[in-house]
Amino acid sequence: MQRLRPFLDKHCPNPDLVSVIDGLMLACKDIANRVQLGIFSGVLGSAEQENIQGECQKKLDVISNDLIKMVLAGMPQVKGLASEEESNVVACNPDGQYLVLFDPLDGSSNIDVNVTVGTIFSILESAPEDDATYESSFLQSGRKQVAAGYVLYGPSTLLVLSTGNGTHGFALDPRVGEFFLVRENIQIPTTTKEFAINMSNYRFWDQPMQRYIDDLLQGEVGPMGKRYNMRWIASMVAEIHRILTRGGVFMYPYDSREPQKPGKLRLMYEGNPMSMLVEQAGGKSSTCRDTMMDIQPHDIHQRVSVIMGSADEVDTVVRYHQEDTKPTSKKPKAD
Ligand code: P6P
Repeated sequence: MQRLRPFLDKHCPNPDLVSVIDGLMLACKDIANRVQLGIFSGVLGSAEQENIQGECQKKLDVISNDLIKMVLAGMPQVKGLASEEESNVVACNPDGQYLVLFDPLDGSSNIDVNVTVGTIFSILESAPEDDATYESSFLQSGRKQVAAGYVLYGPSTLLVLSTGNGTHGFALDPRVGEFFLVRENIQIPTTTKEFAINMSNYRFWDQPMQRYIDDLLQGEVGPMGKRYNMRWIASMVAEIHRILTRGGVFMYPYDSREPQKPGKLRLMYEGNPMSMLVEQAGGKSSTCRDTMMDIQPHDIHQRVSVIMGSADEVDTVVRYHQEDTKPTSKKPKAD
């Protein structure tokens, strides 16, 4: 089995980018150890504080964020970083050429109930004249990502990564502390019978989303002509890993609980990195109306409606919204 570093040396265009990914994995291995230790590492429970998102932080959220920040800030290749847990962008090394954006522990509300969580990361290039103390340097579309990935802290610790030449899977062998290639050039099946959405939000969705789900739930006797199964783990990183493994569609669409927000999930460190992995694996990713990675961001913590996974199913969801000629009063104002 091939180790991560030689695989990257062969597939990744720039040795400095390889070093950044290698450094990130150092932090993620430490996080994996702490997650595995659980109660014995003293990191479970609430940190008794809120982040910029207004979310209650878990101790492991804060610890994971600080670990990744410490490793990246020490790397000459890293010009700056942005985190779901940080209010503002953090300038690192002015001579660096990469910007790293991350959700240090996606799904962390699941930590205390022992459900899979993960670190999601996105890597952008920074022009020499760009100053990483300014958020504007980070506001690049998903198409500009030079790498994206996640590390899944589950029964196994897995890395799924793309540097623009396909999406590839690695498993951590804890006996030697190395990631080994286990799935090269992952391909998502274009069709599916499995969907993931938080059904409790049904009454808050736009009508096209309600109509799509209504039709889907009719199964083989309805317009879809097949019976679907449903999954909801409340951990995007675990849902997307399932979809990369066997197909499916993940949806967190706009809902009117907070009408001013276009969605719950964040574009820069959830939507875009996961979209790169999914598109590189032959899937699709949309906001229901726009292709995710074509969005020109205007805010580092910008939220977005998310539909991604098996290409044909994403096309179907988008079609339901395109057929929606009636302007709904619930359209979100730009946030
Ligand atoms: P809900 C986790 O908090 C997260 O950001 C995603 O990982 C997950 O898919 C979603 O929110 C779950 O949201 O509203 O079902 O708790």
